[in-house]
Amino acid sequence: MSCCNALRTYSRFLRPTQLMTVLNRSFGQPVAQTHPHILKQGEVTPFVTKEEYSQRRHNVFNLALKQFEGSKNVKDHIMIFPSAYKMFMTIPIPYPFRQNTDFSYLSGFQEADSVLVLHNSQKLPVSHRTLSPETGMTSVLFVPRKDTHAELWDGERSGPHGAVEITGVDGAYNSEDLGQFLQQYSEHHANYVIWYDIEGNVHPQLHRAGIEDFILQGRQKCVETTTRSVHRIRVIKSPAEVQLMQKSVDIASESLEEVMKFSYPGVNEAYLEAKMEFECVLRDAQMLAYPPVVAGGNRGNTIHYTRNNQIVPGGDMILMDAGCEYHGFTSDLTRTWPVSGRFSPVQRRLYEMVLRIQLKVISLCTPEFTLEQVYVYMLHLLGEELVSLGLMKKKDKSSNHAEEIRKFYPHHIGHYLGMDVHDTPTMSRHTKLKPGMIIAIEPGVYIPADRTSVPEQYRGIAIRIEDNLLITESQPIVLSDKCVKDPDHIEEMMAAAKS
Ligand SMILES: [Mn+2]
Repeated sequence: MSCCNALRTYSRFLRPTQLMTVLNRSFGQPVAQTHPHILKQGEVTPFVTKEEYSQRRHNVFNLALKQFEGSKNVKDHIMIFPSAYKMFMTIPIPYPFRQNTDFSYLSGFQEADSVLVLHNSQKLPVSHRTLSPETGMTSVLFVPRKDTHAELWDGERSGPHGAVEITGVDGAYNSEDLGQFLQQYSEHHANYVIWYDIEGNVHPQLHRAGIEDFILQGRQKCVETTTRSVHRIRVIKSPAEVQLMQKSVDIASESLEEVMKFSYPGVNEAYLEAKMEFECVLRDAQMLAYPPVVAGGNRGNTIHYTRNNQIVPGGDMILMDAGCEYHGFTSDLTRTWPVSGRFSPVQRRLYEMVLRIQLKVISLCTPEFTLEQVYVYMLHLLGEELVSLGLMKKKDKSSNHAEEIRKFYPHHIGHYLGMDVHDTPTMSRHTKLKPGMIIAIEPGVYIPADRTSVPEQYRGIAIRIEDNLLITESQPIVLSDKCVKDPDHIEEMMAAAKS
């Protein structure tokens, strides 16, 4: 009896939930058969097909090769991308698992303790070679072996067969075979380049179990980091990635509005964090993208305030910086609003100032400029506004004007955004913006309670308005335009929620 027939016969005696267990047995992550509410046929992860994953691997490998185009005696390249490993709060309680971003981008494989290897060897034994004819590149995964006992406790694993079926890589083996594979590689090659992020995302166990020896043998020409090549590809988003980002930003935008409507004088910051997570997960996000900043009043002046454990009295504003992760893609929004639902005149004056600056700055996010130039322009605008409000002295020779402005705005105007919140960090902010990039833009103003150089009424206020933009040939698309930011609209929305 074939496996399929056996399953059909067997399935007649099973309840649907049990049948799912049987079908699910060989996969450590959602696939179209077991999770039709998440994936369509042909997709490795939502919206991203096997072909797109294969294209990503080829793009990264070819970019790496290009850097050695002039070098005749180095033809062989091997790229090694370890996955993340499980971390524990206390044995045996794991922290929520998040896959290593570059590994995830190139394979879509979601299990810990795995390694992706890309190489163009023509010299390995045939069993280790499945060369794609067009490029000569082979992709191989090393994944946790099937293990009945471990799977009983921690859930199914895909194993090598499942890994090939899910991801479409050329071949897969058990993780413990990696050392032997690398040993064999070094025996068959004399001059080669190892691409490996030796200083960054090292998986300590897998590093010791073969990778370290492979590097130390010294038969290779050099060791190059993988991150720059991957980031240069990752920074430009494909149509599928733009779709995923729009969904992630939509979820965060709608959820943040729900949090604003839910807030009231005397609310605990922790409740707003919980409300945000609840609303995001109800909209199919997997989790929040980072510990959110939920800061009442003066606490907003602590840029990375995440204690979120204070009561917000009526009269204070709340600065909330939060985003979610939707199938590996993150949103990153900030809104500032009065907890009572009405801005005081001083709060409104400062809020409208930040909003004016934000709208001007967004219009500059085009291929003509870099993030750094947008930042410098924003400081200039903020300086002018602060002088006209009487919060700063006019520019003169007695003080460092730029330094004075930065006291009101200590962070950068923005960053690239994608699978990581601060995405592709090896990409310089001096790079011209390009169509397909997605960025977060976050102007604001910060006036700590002890800033005695400004009139008292302005002290203890922190405002930031952060949106997520898709760069195009002309004006950027504000992906987060669903999330209210006009002060009149904020007041109307909150009044309507209370009535
Ligand atoms: Mn941000």
